[in-house]
Amino acid sequence: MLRIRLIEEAIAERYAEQEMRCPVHLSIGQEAVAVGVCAELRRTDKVVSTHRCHAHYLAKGGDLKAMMAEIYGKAAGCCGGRGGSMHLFDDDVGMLLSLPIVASCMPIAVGAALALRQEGTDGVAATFFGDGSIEEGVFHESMNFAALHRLPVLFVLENNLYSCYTGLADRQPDRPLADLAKAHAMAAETADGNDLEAVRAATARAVARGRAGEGPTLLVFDTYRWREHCGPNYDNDIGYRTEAEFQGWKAGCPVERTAAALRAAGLLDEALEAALRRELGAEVAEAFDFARNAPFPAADSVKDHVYG
Ligand SMILES: Cc1ncc(C[n+]2csc(CCOP(=O)(O)OP(=O)(O)O)c2C)c(N)n1
Ligand SMILES: [Mg+2]
Repeated sequence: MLRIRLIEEAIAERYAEQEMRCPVHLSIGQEAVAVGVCAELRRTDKVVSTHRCHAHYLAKGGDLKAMMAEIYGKAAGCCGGRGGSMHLFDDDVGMLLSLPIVASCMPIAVGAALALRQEGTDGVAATFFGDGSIEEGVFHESMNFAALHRLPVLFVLENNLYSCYTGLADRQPDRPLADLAKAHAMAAETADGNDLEAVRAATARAVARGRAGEGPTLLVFDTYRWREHCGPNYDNDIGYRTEAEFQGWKAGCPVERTAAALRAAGLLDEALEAALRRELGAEVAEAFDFARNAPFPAADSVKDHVYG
């Protein structure tokens, strides 16, 4: 979680240099969902993600240099520099793909789960998506199909309360989001998405259900995005949410909460934390240097992968 936080803070810090020319949707404040879910998955399990995918990609074990090179538009990026921040994938670790069309990750995860089943494995497919996905028809189509065929899918709803600048109360009737699973006769759990152990425990139960052939689960994790919807800045001044609300969530920082729990258990002290920050800081600096110094795609490759 700290590694993801430091990488995204470095992206935010350097974004104004205008060398990263793709939009970035940061997960700062939401790290416990990505890490808690992926900690319960095997390398061979599949993950499909959204526009806000850095944390999911990294938590699943995606290569950091390939991610940074992609964000810098370089040939060494995971999509050869053509996709940018919202198109991260790493086949080696089951990070199947991420894509920014809201909710479109869901049917792809359902297909991945069907393939895992047909291949005779007990693998599971997890798809992360935001609360904005609830307003897309394919949200229900995906859950219906997965429930009907008892597919091993984890539908991981990262409820950060907003779809861009519109709060849940202006978009949805007032009811627990987990109730949406009832319509599809599907299991569901809700947990504090900033509590790493709560995320892990709920995910572990969903994974066990999936591996045992008991079907999909909707996991609702409540969390909060600290920065603006898209970009490196804070936007509490533009009026769609209050500074007080932001400060309340910031006080429950998932990285700090996890560190506090580790300290209380005697597993983390100042020296270890400092060493960890040094080590991670060096890794992050190296990845940025790699990406900045890497070559752009060759000009004569401009028509590659273009169909029409
Ligand atoms: C089908 C579709 N409609 C609209 C958009 C524009 N859009 C991009 S992100 C976003 C908000 C998504 O909110 P949410 O799903 O809650 O994810 P969050 O950004 O909060 O992580 C919207 C509407 C889109 N990418 N795809
Ligand atoms: Mg949201």
